[in-house]
Amino acid sequence: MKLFEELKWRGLIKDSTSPELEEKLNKGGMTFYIGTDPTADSMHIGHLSSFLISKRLKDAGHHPILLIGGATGRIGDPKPTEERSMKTIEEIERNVKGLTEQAKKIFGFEVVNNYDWIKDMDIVTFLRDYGKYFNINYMLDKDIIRRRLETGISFTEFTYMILQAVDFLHLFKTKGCTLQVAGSDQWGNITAGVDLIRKVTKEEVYAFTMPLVTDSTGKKFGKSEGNALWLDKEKTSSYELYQFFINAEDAMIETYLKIYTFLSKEQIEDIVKRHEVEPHLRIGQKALAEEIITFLHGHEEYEKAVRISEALFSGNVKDLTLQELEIGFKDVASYNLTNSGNIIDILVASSIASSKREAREFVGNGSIRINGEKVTDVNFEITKDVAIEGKIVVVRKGKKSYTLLKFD
Ligand code: 545
Repeated sequence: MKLFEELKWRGLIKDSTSPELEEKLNKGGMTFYIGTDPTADSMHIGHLSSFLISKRLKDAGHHPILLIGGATGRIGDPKPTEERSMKTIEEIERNVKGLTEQAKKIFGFEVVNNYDWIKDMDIVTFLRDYGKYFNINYMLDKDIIRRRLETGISFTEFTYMILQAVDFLHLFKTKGCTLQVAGSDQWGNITAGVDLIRKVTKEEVYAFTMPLVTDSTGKKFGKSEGNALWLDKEKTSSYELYQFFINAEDAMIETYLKIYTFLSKEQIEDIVKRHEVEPHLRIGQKALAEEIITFLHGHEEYEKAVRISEALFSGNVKDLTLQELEIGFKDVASYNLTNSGNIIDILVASSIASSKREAREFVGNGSIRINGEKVTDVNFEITKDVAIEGKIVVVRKGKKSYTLLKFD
């Protein structure tokens, strides 16, 4: 399958600038770029779908450049709803550093920072050499600007598209960059660059955007309970990524396998077919989780995520190392134990039971498991020998309530 056909098959092309793009993409050899503003010090799943396209294009013989918006991040890409609050320079620079390191680590591509060429531009040059090409009606006609006229948009955010256009012109002139890719929300900013390049150099450059990734209800995909899923495993563990992708909807599995993995058409069709026969085995979800976690953090991390997930599901928490327990029980209440003690006293002290009577009742009726094993003896002593690696005791009350007891 040729590149353009594959991108179409994977549902990765929403808008594109011209029909010639198909033949140019199939031929290879284009220098292209995709950018992100430094809104955080790590990328998240929201970046991943569009940034993976840079690897698809590179694998097909094109030359990728990743751009971090040190300058545009100081200005703020207008959001559809309201004005952004300005980030401090320190925060922006911290984010630029984090994103640059991460982009190099995950993708290994050339990374540029638009602050490097925009920081020295004075206002007169900006207005004479670039502003002159932007008719106000042209700018007001961009969806993102029109939607903000009601609630109001600052001159700063209003001029944002000119900076992104200047970037494309700069990369065209200095790197022969003739293609920009992005998610669909960037169409207005990207075409501003295509038009500026045509006006300044009379040359045609290209762009295409990918559709927003949603779930079957149309809700944006990539957040778990409103929280971003970071590509930095110190912020979002592989186990948390695994939990998110393993719960992807059956109806969306094929779509997500196309967007988020480098599995071939045949491999995806085979997985989907096997998944549909026995959906409860979650073959599709497991393949999605394995491909993404392995791409981001290596197969070791995927296997660790599966180990934690299986131990928590089966209750055999003794199989886990301390680090795996910390990851698996990240959001679970914990209670520090200074020394050993009787189970009833500890259940009350750690608030697992509200009274000694209730603690005796829980232990008596078998609803307390210590490290996965039921304990019904009210005289049971919780000592360091009971703790996993002498440090952690996992207490499960009933079906799903966990508390970690940690020896100092
Ligand atoms: C700046 C200067 C350029 C070229 C691009 C930019 C950044 C662009 C922008 N992009 C988005 C972004 O989001 C931060 C959070 C990531 C989800 O704002 N003006 O920085 C997103 N982009 C990736 C995709 C996007 C887009 O980084 O294009 O559609 C999200 O998938 O929203 O010269």
